[in-house]
This record gives sequence, C-alpha cells and structure tokens, in this order.
Amino acid sequence: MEKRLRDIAEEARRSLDSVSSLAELDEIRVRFLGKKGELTRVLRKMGMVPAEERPRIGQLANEVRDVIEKSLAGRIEAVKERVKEERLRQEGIDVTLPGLPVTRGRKHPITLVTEEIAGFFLGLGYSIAEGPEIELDYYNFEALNIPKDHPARDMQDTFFIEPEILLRTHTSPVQVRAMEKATPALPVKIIAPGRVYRRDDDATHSPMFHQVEGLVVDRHIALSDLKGTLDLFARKMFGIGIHTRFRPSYFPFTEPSLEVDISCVMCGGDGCRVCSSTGWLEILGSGMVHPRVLEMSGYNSEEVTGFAFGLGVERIAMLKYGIDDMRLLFENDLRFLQQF
Ligand code: 2U9
Repeated sequence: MEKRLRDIAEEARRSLDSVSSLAELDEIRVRFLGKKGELTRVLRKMGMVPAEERPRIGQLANEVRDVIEKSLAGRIEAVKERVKEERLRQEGIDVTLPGLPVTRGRKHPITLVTEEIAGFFLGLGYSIAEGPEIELDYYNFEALNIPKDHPARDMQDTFFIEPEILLRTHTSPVQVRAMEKATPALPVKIIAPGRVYRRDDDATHSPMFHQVEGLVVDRHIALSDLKGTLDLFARKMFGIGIHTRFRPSYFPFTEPSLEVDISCVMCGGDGCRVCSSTGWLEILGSGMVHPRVLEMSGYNSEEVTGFAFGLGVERIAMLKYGIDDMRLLFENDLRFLQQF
C-alpha cells in the first residue's frame, strides 16, 4: 500500500509536468483526487492495513494528497499566467506604430466669415464682446427701446423660456451689458459675434443663425463715422471695386437708421436674378444709437453719441461664396463643406 501511494505521487508528478491546459489539469484532478480517483480508491482499502500501520499509512496518504493538491494549484496558476500573457501579447498595442492617416479638417464657412469680419474690426481697434444666449427680456428688448407691446417680442418671433427669459433674438444685449459695465468710461468700441434665435424656418431663414453686431460710443461720433467704417468694411469683404448705398430705414434702437447695400456681386449692378434686377444687395442694418438706449445704459446722450450696425453672417457667407440655399450651411454635408 505504501508503494502504491508513492507510485501515485510519482504518476501525478509526471502527469502534471506534461500538461498545458486548464482542461487537462482538471482531468488530472479527477483522476487522482476525484471520488473515484486513484488516491480515494487506495484510501478505501485502509481497512486492510494492520491497525498499527494505519497512522503511518494514513499520514502518508494525507501527505500524498497535499503534495498533489499543491502541485495542481501551482500548475493551475502557471497555466493561467501563461494564458494571460499570451492574450496580452496578442491584444497588445504597439505604441510605436505610425497612426492611421486622418484627412485634415477645415473651418466651416460661418466660422471663416465670422473670423474675417472680426479680423477687420480688430484691425480698427475694436474688442470682441460676448454674452449669454439665454437672455433677460430687459437686455434683449427693454434696454433697446423695444417696449412691452412691440411686435418684435411676439411669440411668432421669439423663443420665450419664461415670461422674462428668452433666447436672444440678436446680439444687441451683449452691447447693452458692455455699456452698463463701461459707463461712464469712453470709448465703447466693440463687436458682438454669436448665435441668435428666431422663430423662422425656410430657404433664407433658420431658427438659429449668426450675427455680428458692432457698437461705437464716444464723444463726437457722427453719421459720417458710420458711413466711412461700413463702406470700408463692405469693400474689404466683397472687393475693392464694389459700391455702397445707404438707405433710410427704421429700427427701435437707432435714430436715424440706415440699411446698407452693396452693388451686386454677381452682375456688378446691371441687374440679375441674385439682386432681383435691382443691381443692389442688402448686407447690413445700421444707425446712430437712439439717445434713449444710451441713457438707459448710463450714458449722458447730451454728451456722447454712437453708431451701431448688425449683419447676418449666413447672408454674408451666401453672397460671398454664391450659396443659394441657407440650409446647406446647417446640413454638415462634407461634399459642400470641403469646398471652402
Ligand atoms: C445697441 C444699440 C444698437 C444694432 C443694429 C441692425 C441695425 C440690423 C439686422 C441685420 C440683419 C439683424 O441679422 S439681422 O436680421 N441688424 O439691422 N442692428 S443696428 O444696433 C444696436 C445694437 C446694440 C446697444
């Protein structure tokens, strides 16, 4: 019996040496330690061992079982470790490999035009001002001389969030906030680029679009400053050869108000489909800041004057690049965007 136990230990050792998978190890466990395994079968015959021998044989059997269990555990660990290493080797990322080529992106035409406009005004000494897209009724309307019953506030035009909170319909509230902050310091010379929201949606109107507005407030600002600035701007954006035309208009926040046209970029003024045979294209709204607007933001309208202007970036981009449907600017079709 003793010999059989030693043989089992030896057999188990040899079997364990040659296995390489967890399945094989389990087979060995069953073969030697299982209910019908080699060791169990020997132990069942303990009754045949003379009583005085039993403690020694019993101890030997325990030792053999311990040795097999320990070797098994050791091998299981070793095999698991090897499997893990193999998987890591296969899944491993070679950080020295060159990356996959990615085609260089480009700026959206709205970004290009906004940056070109901003670049022009930065060159004239303006600063860029920003403000919230979710605005108070006061800054979007009240402080711009648009009273409570003005049709511009109508639900048809404005996205209201609460009775006094809305999505800004223009970037003018940014300039109001800037004046409030600056007063009584002078000059205020800023542009306010950004997203604005109106309840409009067709080929030439989008519920979200981009504006750049400008504001200059100082002593002795005259209509001639407005005209000189915007004429230079138009020729910078559309070419030195274009002409400008200033037409009287009406905005609640400017008095007098002027609309600015350029000679048609398509036909040069002869008349075509783009300019509806007029020879002119409207690009800007502008005017001298209404004295009431200056007063509400803390300036003395007897001492200071100002001019302001506003433009729709989508409209400028469409004219500049000959885009005939504004929706192209919002669809993110790469075939369109890659042309810029
Ligand atoms: C303050 C005072 C006056 C900004 C102005 C316009 C005229 C204008 C339109 C152009 C096309 C809006 O995007 S559009 O639909 N804008 O015609 N905007 S004067 O006047 C201001 C702004 C701020 C404190």
